[in-house]
Amino acid sequence: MLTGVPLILAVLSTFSPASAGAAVPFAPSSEAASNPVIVPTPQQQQFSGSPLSLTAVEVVAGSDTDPAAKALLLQSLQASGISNTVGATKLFLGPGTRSDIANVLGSNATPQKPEGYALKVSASGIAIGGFDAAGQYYGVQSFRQLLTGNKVAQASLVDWPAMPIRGSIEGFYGMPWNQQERLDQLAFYGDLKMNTYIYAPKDDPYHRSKWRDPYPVDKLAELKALVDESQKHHVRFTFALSPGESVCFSSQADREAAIAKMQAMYDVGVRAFSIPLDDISYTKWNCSADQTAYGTPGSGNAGKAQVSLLNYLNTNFIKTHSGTFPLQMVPTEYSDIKTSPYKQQFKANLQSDIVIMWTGTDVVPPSISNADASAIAAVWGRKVFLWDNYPVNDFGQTTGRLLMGAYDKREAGLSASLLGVVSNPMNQSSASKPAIAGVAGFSWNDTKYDANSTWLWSLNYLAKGNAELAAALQTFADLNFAAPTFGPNFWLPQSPALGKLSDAFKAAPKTADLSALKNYANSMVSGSSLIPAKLSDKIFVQDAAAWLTAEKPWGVALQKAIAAVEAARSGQQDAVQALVDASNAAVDQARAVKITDQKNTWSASATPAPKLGDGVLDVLINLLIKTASNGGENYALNSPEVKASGVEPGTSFVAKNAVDGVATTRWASNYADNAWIQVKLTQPVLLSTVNINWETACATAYKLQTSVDGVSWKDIAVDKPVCSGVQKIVVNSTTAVNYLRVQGIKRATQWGYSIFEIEAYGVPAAS
Ligand code: LTM
Repeated sequence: MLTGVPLILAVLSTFSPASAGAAVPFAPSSEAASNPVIVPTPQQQQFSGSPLSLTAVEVVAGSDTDPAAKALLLQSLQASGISNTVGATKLFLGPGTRSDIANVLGSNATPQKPEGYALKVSASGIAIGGFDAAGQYYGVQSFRQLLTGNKVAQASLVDWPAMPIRGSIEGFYGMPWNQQERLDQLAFYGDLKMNTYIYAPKDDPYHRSKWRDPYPVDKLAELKALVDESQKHHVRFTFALSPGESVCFSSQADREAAIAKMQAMYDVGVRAFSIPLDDISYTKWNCSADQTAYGTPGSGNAGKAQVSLLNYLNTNFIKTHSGTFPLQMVPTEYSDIKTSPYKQQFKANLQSDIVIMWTGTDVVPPSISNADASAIAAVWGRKVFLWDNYPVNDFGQTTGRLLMGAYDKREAGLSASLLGVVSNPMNQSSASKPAIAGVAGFSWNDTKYDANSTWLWSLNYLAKGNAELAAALQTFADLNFAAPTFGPNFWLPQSPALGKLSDAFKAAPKTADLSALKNYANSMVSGSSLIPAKLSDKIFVQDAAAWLTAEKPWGVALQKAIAAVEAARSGQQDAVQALVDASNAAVDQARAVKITDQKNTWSASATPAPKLGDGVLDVLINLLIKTASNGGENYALNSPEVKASGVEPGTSFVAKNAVDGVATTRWASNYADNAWIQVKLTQPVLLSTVNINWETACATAYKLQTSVDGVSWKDIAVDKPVCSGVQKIVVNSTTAVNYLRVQGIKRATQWGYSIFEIEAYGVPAAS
């Protein structure tokens, strides 16, 4: 039964973290469009008219209808309160070539592309036509996204994937996912039209260290259950065998051992295989026979040996087994675009249908461009398949982090030179969903992919459409946005929404409107309870437990620091100290939280603290507290001109670190007793106090100097120099000061002087 009813469908806001600052953080836009958001973005989509209210349909399927697509459709209809009743409005599902389906689709015919589909919902008919079985299934997935309760948006979609391989590779070190987590992921991949899950957990011994040994019966049964579940979601379970640590490439026995292992997997239904040879050494052989067969170990001969094994497995297993997909492999040189003797061997001799993976211009690249991908395709002599090391958190720089930022900085157009993308996720499976959703969106339609709206969609997906939960998740994910590289830098910034609010405060500490910051802090406090209590994805709740526990005291610390500024602004100086103390106590409480189920085996600590908004939240709380305590603005912060006698040789501890507002960065001087640092204030000030935060390399004697012109100086003696802590120096100048200088007299150590931060407080003076 089908009737046209007017309805504004709830849709995702296009609100971006960068535009935070509204009264309610992440509030949906008031100009919400009326069309549902389909993720991944379809290649072609048109909406028309009002949604249809359905109480019943008659699903018209046939023997040519994909069983998984039909099962999903029936289940979705039932969940939406729509019955499958003979005689009701027909909903056709099957191949796009079927005449009843083609009739309804009309001019928006099913595309002649693998995994493609066309879908039409209109008052005159509903049909889903697939180019193939996967296409039908993906058509049903899009139909589900048109549904809100029993209302379905009228739409016409013609859609296909830009890249043939899309999904994830469980390829990280540390605690592998468990069975429940993997089953949950497979359903998620189906929802996002991803067709690949590569099973390659580094810490499964039967995958890597004990690759020759057969799986114990119970483990094999678990893998079979995953293979069976994959088929229900049109996901290709890809079994990866990683023999490189111990294989003798030329050994017939080892080749047969690899085939036996692949055969056992084939027997439980696996049809896709990968041979990762990453993170092994090629400066040694594992057997002397390889020296004889391939010569001295090294780049070129390693290439020869690997190619020989891969070609053998391709010829003697993949090509002799029906229904298999092209063999995939991960080279030992996977993270650059330079040619080499190793890669030349592959280019010249690897069978052309073997798929090579690549991680970009680095193991964790800050971006991936079309030029990079074209260059690597030329080097290997074929299009490559991207193993994207995001949001994986198994390396040292990710210690204490969940990586929940938007999948970004992959250039539109990469589908022209990549075969596909798989995400290497975190040990925490559900917390990886926002990033994986981004990979799904990008690999399906890279040219129309929007990182931010897909990120928001993914959080709403996790929240199952509950707006309050989605908002709490957005705050939480903003606090966990940073993505480290293997070096010191982030390739995704930490907490962009909070950063924006913090910048607004820094720009006008005395007058900035604090309401958006308060909302953010409140959202932290309420979200830390709401998410565990209400989120149905309990795997996420478990994944994020330590971070959620820490979110509350961090939120309280922010609330109290804001309140302290408000108290200072309204002249309630008595209340300030109590609020500052409460904020500091909450920070201590937050910092005491530990991750007790640490899964990152490369972390230096067994129980690291969960990092939340680090470098943004902590800095902001400090700034709020200082502003409140000093009754005003720090006029040295981000000084326009900082000079020093020198910098510690061989370091980058430059002078401006002492005025960057970050308590962990520092200036370290040249090794001289008379070393100095000079700071121009952001405006002329009647100085009341100066705070100097010293590191252990301090002074046993020094003086503070002030100046109007930076040429002639007035000395302020410092009686008892402080080490490892903040020295508060009362200045109470009666005339305007433009410059400050810390002039060393005698060093406490053989090093130079080391200062974390210099702060200047007072009231503005006329220049
Ligand atoms: O990236 C590849 C090809 N191999 C390993 C991964 O197993 C690991 O998860 C990532 C991130 O640490 N780095 C690697 O080198």
